Amino acid sequence: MNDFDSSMASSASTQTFTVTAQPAAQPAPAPAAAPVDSLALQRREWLLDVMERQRSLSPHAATLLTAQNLGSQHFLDNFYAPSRPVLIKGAMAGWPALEKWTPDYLAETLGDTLVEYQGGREVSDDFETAKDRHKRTGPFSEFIELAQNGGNDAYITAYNSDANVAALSPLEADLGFLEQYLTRDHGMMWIGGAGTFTPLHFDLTNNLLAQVTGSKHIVLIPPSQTRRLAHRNHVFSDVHDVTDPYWLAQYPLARDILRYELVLVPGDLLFVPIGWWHQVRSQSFSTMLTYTNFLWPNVGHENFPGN
Ligand SMILES: O=C(O)CCC(=O)C(=O)O
Repeated sequence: MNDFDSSMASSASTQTFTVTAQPAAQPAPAPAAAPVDSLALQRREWLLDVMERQRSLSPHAATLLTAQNLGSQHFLDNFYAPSRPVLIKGAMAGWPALEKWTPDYLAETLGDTLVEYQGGREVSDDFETAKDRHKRTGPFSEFIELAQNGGNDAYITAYNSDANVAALSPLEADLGFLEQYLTRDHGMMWIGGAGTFTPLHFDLTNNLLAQVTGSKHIVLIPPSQTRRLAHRNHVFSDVHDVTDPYWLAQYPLARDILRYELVLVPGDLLFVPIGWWHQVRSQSFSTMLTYTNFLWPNVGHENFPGN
């Protein structure tokens, strides 16, 4: 039995459903460059607004649900397949990392092992889009000092993950497995101080965030809001930060968007479906893993237009 943190949700979970109609065919992949005229675009945006208004009729449909003991099939049926985010509590219970991963423990375990990280991020606003310019390599002992100083300057991110597989492997023994959702492949590590900030973007895969140490404030925005988010550059929004009056003054359409805000704490999982906008700010020293190795196909990135 799953517990969703919503009265509507718990009554819904006791209902039984029967299949009325199967889809006639698998959805076709989008053609590479389908011509879309501006009236067609306006109608598509109109439809998205109408659908969001309709979704808001039901608190169960319109809220971000929190779940405990969420089994594999329920996760697939209610969240993964419908592309619906969910906060999952308790699934990491018993992982030694939850107790162990303080800055001191990480420094002791990894010592002067060379790691790759993103550095000098406070110099300009384009630190995410110009990722390669910010790549640094140095001893973990130096990196952790920078991270403990706080701020957005130094951050081990998923982008550094391939380079850090061997260096961070001593930490693997502290992790458990999430076999109800994932295969056993390793996750991508994020380590940084209070104040790291990942600007507004969406991912080209479904993504599971697993918070280990510290807390992170997250803003999640449905794909239906895209036209208000100045989406010009790849998967990024020119709005950068929908909580910052500086950016909202430049992009007023982003002021009234539909959005969800939450704080991830140790032991929390957050499922972020492909295409959902999100921005992330650490509230304290933080370690987190992200996983894309779901038990089910995780597709879409192959034919993202303009890749
Ligand atoms: O934790 C972060 O700073 C960013 C995580 C994120 O946005 C992602 O994995 O897509």
